[in-house]
Amino acid sequence: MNFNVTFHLSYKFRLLLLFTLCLTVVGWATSNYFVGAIQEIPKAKDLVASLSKGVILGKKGTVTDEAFVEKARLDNCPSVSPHLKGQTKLVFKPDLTLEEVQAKNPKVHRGRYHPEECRALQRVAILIPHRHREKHLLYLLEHLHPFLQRQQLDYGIYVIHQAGSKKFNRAKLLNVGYIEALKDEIWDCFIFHDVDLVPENDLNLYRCEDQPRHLVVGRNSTGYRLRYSGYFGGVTALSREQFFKVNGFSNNYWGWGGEDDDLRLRVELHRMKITRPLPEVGKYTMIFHKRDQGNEVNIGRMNLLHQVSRVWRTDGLSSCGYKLLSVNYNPLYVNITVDFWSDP
Ligand code: UD2
Ligand code: MN
Repeated sequence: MNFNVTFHLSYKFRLLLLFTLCLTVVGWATSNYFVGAIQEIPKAKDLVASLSKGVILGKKGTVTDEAFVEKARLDNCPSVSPHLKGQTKLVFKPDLTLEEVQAKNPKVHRGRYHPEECRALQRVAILIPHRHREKHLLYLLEHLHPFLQRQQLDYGIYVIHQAGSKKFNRAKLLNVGYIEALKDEIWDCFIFHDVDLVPENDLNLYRCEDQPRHLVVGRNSTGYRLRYSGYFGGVTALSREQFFKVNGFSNNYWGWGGEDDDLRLRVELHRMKITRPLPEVGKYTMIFHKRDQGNEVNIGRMNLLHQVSRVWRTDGLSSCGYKLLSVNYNPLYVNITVDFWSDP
């Protein structure tokens, strides 16, 4: 009997000991993981903070924000907007001004718009990397605003401008756009958009699906044909989760080329499959340009492409350091200016 009680007690005691031990190990492991992660990737910390800020704003909105309550009261927009026109002929007026484009878009404020007649199915952020392409930006804004409004989207346009004249980094600018735009809103979908590509057909829907999408099947300068299979440049659509999962773009492509293939490899490594619209729908006009100064071909791009599977975890959103110079809320777009060349 005595022996039994002792055994019973010691059995319970041992169980308790084991349980405490497990708790200690789990606690130690997770605290180490988070401390390590935050020290290594300060921008990821910012990102998480901004996401939670967005969540809090969203919660607040349900009680206090009239626009939010108004939107919530509306029915969902239909899956195909009744305002779509299909293929249209694009005209680029040489003397177009920003004031004219503003006057034509009175319902766009601080780069944002949402339909009044229904609740948009997705909140979509358009991210445009930019330097010294003011005319292209003007034409894109002129066409994109009415195009997105016809699609009944709740959208915002962000132009991410690289300061200075040193090597251009398209991919890193787009990472910055993702991180900064999430401080405004929990966007569902991100469209990564060259400044010089104007969509010709509004059946090409700027929204995200369960797989990443490549929206440029062809453009005028390539006879509207896909450049090569696996081509993922120009305009792409990834949901907030899809882009986060692949750790965004690499930050290491300075100058022209490779960064779009790198993103494709990241997507494929995560067993996602790129989808495209039909060729007659995924048509774009690329406004003619020469290679820019500061965006010379990156001769190291093939080497970088060989390393993707090894480095994607540590090179991307989680390691995107930059100095934020300004964020300006213009009527037709949010302008984010960053410096990559001085310490963040
Ligand atoms: C192709 C891809 C593009 C990208 C690039 C290689 C298409 C249609 N586009 O574009 O997505 O993969 O190759 O890096 O295939 N930019 C500026 N200022 C500069 C330089 C670049 O604003 O000084 C921006 C701008 O948004 C431009 C984009 O970067 O559209 C891509 O640069 P590009 O137009 O010179 O390269 P392109 O047309 O060969
Ligand atoms: Mn171009």
